[in-house]
Amino acid sequence: MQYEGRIVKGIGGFYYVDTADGILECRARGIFRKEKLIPLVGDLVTISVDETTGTGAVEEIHPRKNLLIRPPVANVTQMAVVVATANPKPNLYLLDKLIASAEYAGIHPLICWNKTDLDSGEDYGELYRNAGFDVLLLSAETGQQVDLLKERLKDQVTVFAGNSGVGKSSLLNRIFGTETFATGDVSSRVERGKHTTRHSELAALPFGGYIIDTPGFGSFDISLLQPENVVELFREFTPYADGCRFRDCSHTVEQGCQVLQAVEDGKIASSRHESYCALVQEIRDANKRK
Ligand SMILES: Nc1nc2c(ncn2[C@@H]2O[C@H](COP(=O)(O)OP(=O)(O)O)[C@@H](O)[C@H]2O)c(=O)[nH]1
Ligand SMILES: [Mg+2]
Ligand SMILES: [Zn+2]
Repeated sequence: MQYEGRIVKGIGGFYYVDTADGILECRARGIFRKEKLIPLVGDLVTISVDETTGTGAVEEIHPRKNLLIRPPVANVTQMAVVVATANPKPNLYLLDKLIASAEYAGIHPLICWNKTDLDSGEDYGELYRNAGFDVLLLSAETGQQVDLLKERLKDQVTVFAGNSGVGKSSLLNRIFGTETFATGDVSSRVERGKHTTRHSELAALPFGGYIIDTPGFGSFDISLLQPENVVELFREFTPYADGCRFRDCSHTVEQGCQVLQAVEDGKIASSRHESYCALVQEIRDANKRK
């Protein structure tokens, strides 16, 4: 009997595949090891199940749309970048780096401002909407815009990224209507971190789609980038970078640069440009150490 499904968990040589008949346990066939192809969480697969023994086997891995390295997950469609309007104070560089890593991977970034009960976050909302992003102003505490978040998650495979303490687990508990995801202050989390393994797992949403519950999803490996690639990862810079009359302009300090002009004219937010410059510098520094 053959099934189509999606790998939602991989542990100890077994894969758990979500199919129309529920989650089935499978072993990967040796052939994948020869091809150096390792089934990953998120993979869409064809499996066969032996009627008599009830054992499943992954027969085929369908071509991947994309692949995240940390955590290793295939076919992610969306990154919910979660940031708190207050407590902790927003780290715009981390936020912009996470957005850039989503752009790099070809994953739709969804900007989730949380804790709007502490600070409305209207200004941040406007800043990121003007930059061309889909922005939600959420509160896991009051439930504000959680209905909109559910709409955005429906039928997508979403990874939640963001600093610890911003409320990712609290939002997920709101979405699932349970207390499945452990929340709390930093000290208890550190304690827990020691005992939990860090394998990725997809959790099926009751209304369709999956979320990836991996603690501490980080931004991308900057060694993959060169300074001149960074501008493509800041979507609202594109028209100005394309119009910049300097060849090989780094759009950081050059007199007469169109990107810098757009920052001066208020068309590009200065905080976004600061993040851009910081990321370019981080890559240059990393290159020097090579
Ligand atoms: N005031 C307020 N506190 C929140 C909100 N969301 C989460 N918190 C609190 O922030 C802390 C960290 O939340 P948690 O969900 O564990 O964050 P995570 O590390 O991103 O998963 C907890 O004490 C939560 O109760 C919110 O919308 N408003
Ligand atoms: Mg958490
Ligand atoms: Zn320029």
